[in-house]
Amino acid sequence: MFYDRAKIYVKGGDGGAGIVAFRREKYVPEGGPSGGDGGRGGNVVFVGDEGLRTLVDFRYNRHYKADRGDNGMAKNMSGRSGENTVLRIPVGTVIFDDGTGEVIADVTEHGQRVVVASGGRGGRGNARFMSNTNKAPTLSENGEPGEEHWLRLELKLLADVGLVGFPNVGKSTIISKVSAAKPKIADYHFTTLVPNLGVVDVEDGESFVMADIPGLIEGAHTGAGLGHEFLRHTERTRLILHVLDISGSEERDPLEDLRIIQDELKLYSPALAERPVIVVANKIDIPGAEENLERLKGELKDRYEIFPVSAATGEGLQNLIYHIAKVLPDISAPTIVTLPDEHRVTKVKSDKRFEIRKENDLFIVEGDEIEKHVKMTFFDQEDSVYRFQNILKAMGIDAALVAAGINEGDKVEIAGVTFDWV
Ligand SMILES: Nc1nc2c(ncn2[C@@H]2O[C@H](COP(=O)(O)OP(=O)(O)OP(=O)(O)O)[C@@H](O)[C@H]2O)c(=O)[nH]1
Ligand SMILES: [Mg+2]
Repeated sequence: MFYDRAKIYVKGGDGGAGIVAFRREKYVPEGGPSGGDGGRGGNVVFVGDEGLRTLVDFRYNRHYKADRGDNGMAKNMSGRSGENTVLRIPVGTVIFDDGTGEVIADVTEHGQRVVVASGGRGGRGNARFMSNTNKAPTLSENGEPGEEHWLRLELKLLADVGLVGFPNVGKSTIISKVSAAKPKIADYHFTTLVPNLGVVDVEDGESFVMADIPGLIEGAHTGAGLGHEFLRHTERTRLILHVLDISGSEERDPLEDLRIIQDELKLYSPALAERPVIVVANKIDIPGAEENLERLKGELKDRYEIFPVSAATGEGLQNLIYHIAKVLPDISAPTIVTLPDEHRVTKVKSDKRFEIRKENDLFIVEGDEIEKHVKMTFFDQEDSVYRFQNILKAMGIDAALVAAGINEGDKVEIAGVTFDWV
């Protein structure tokens, strides 16, 4: 199987906790605070690797977490930072946030690094809370939680040239003749079920990458045939080779075929339909092909370059390859990743700092900032609880709760932790 999509969960390491400690020195009856900070959590990092061709590694393991930071130590020593988790992905992988549909990154180069989930910072130790009014703070912070996301990965192969056309027109035969690719070739439709890539060597060490994109028929944009399953692999191709069975051996009209597939490309992505196209009139060895070729040239020679070939005998292939090698350098690589509609989700994010929701007698406070404070507070430290109360006041949450009608003894929930309102 060819795995070109995956959905995975990534989480950066949590920061280590800051601690409460005091110096104990000879002759110093009350040493100052000396609790060290926690270490940073590790990041989850993707690295582009041109040696990989599929996303199969993500098929079986779907959860990736980086190391947490160590807790701080006495004598003002910080905890050790967590190790990064480094994952290799094929070049050509587009990374989406599965929740919002946003593109996080497009990995197009070998060695390109993308942090997909940052580790949390370490919590501060009590030494950092010393002030003029508090010489002996007994509070510290827990580490910040690491970022977490569900990601969708989509591989869009990086090929220079994409072969498209109806089933059985000879796409796989062509790629097998001009490169070392060994796709299955047979006289029935949908022989090829996954895209094949081949490197075509020209001369003087020059080469380009060709992809055989299978499964296109009329209605592909509505899911017919293999649907759009593989069209995403043409999105990055610079040049499209539109292969026709010019002999019309299946009782189809090559001109009609060309129009149908070009329409399918346009329906999938208008940008794709604007890519330069070369028409490859294949199977010229079959009797009757000549007539169709003349008709094709008559109607299309102003719009397309037409190359008559026979993949079976090899006739015309060399000529085609030289032509491609000549024109490719002048065609710029498509830089934008065109996103199908399903990905165009607008990110809905509240611009309020927090929101209060009432469920029966429970007041639920939601908001990234305050939820993070809850996670970083040690509620068994009196001073930390005191600091947390000040944060509630400073952020205006206290006042908002009162405005929402909260009374003594009611319960408040933030980030899964329940408090009594006093
Ligand atoms: N006579 C002749 N037959 C050819 C030529 N090119 C391909 N064929 C035959 O046409 C049939 C289909 O070829 P494939 O290369 O499998 O076609 P495809 O376009 O990859 O087909 P799908 O994978 O089903 O989309 C096979 O039987 C090939 O041997 C040619 O130039 N001349
Ligand atoms: Mg094929």
